[in-house]
Amino acid sequence: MYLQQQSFLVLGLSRSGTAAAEYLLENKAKVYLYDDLDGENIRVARKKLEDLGAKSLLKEALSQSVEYCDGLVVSPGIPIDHPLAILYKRNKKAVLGETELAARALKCPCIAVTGTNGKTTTVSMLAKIFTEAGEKAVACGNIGAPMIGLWREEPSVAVAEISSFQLETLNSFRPHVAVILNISEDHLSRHYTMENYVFLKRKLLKNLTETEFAVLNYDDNVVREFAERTKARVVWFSTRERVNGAYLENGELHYNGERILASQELLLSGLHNLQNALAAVAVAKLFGLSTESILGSLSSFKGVKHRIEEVGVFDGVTYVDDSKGTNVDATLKAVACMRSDTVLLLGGKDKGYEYRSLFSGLKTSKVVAAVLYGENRYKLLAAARETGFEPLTVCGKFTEALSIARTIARKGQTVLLSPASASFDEFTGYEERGDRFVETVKEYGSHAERKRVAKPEPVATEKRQRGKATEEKQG
Ligand code: UMA
Repeated sequence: MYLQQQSFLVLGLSRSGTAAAEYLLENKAKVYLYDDLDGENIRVARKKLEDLGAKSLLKEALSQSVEYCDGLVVSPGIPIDHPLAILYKRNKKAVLGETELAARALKCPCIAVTGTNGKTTTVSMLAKIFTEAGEKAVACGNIGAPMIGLWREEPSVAVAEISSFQLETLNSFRPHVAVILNISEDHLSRHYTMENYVFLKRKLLKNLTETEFAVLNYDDNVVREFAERTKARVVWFSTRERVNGAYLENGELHYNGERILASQELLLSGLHNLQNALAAVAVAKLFGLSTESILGSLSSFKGVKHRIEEVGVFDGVTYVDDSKGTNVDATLKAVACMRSDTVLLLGGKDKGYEYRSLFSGLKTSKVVAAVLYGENRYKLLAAARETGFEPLTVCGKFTEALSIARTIARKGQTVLLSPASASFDEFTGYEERGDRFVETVKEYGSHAERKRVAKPEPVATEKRQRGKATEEKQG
């Protein structure tokens, strides 16, 4: 693209839109700005970009922009059937995602990771492995850092988390290694059908040739079929079979006959994390990294924020933050990792699921009660009733739900936030929801501490009281 001669309308002024506009402005393109919403963050972003030379448009001027703009740049949160995207396409103008701009701009080798679940964990594992092996590796994309932000940094390798939202407008991306972790139902409220969702995931392999690699999950039937339709060299990972690539054998992770590490050496639990680690091993080996270095990095990897993260134990109840569990499969995986009876917080913004499979799965799990909240609470309730799952409590807002879960949970049990839903009915994203969970739980901790300090009592009485409190809580 010869940006100096071109004009773009950047739609959406959050992280991706701002980074895309900055890149375009620095490369001397003409940039116009618009966001369907207004708010403090958007006003700040607009002002910053206007100071750099961008021009804001009013709503009335949008349709005319198609006459003088060469393309529309959209953020991942903006669907391709947004009226402005349709208008630009009808007028044969380009509709580009921020990630497509990055795909055209970046010069360094790229490892791209997609899949329904495990993307952030795998990208974080890879970034750690490569950094500790001495590379200038940067994690980017859906993990929270727009990929176009890398164009000035020039890392030696970019490790990009790619979502189905980004894949909608991604056409010229050709990563050196493309990883597809798994595919299960997600985001159907945006992509409408499972066929379309699968099509978008497969798009990551679209431009690969014999010089690139596709690292695919052999245990996932949908992903396994992708091998038949890619020109890339396929390397597998599997927890079930001794495949060409990375696999689990006798409780140890191997790569083509070579032992890498024992599964017990990983700090993360769950079969899904073994799969993530195997995918990371396959990629690291393709780049020629040493077994010693991979072992060192993986065995000290502590996991990512908001993904099955234990955040505290108060009044004998363990609190686990899995705010990133925004679909049915992710929640079932989190639940499978619970070692004690669990009160589960479920709900938020619906993403198009029917939820029956969720409650069927919960019936044979450690979950002893669920608190349903948020915009989709009645849809969840209907599915729970259909499958006969109980007990249930239904309430409105997130903080209320957490407070109810705290009341229900007995000593020795766990309160798990793994909502199987998006957060946008109440929060700006899963990060904000997870942060609220952690803050509230910490407040419970400091209340408990204040109560303890404020009421010093003779040891014998205190012991009796504590016994009584426990009986009351458990009764
Ligand atoms: N907007 C409009 N019109 C619309 C919709 C949105 O103008 O119809 C505006 C909003 O007012 C807002 C902007 O567009 O100002 C929102 O853009 P965005 O939601 O894409 O926000 P970003 O901050 O740019 O975040 C995006 C990703 N967000 C989504 O995909 C929803 C982030 O992934 C990603 O980390 C970031 O780019 C950097 O690449 C988040 C996410 O929830 C974590 N991803 C989904 C998921 O993981 O399930 C796919």
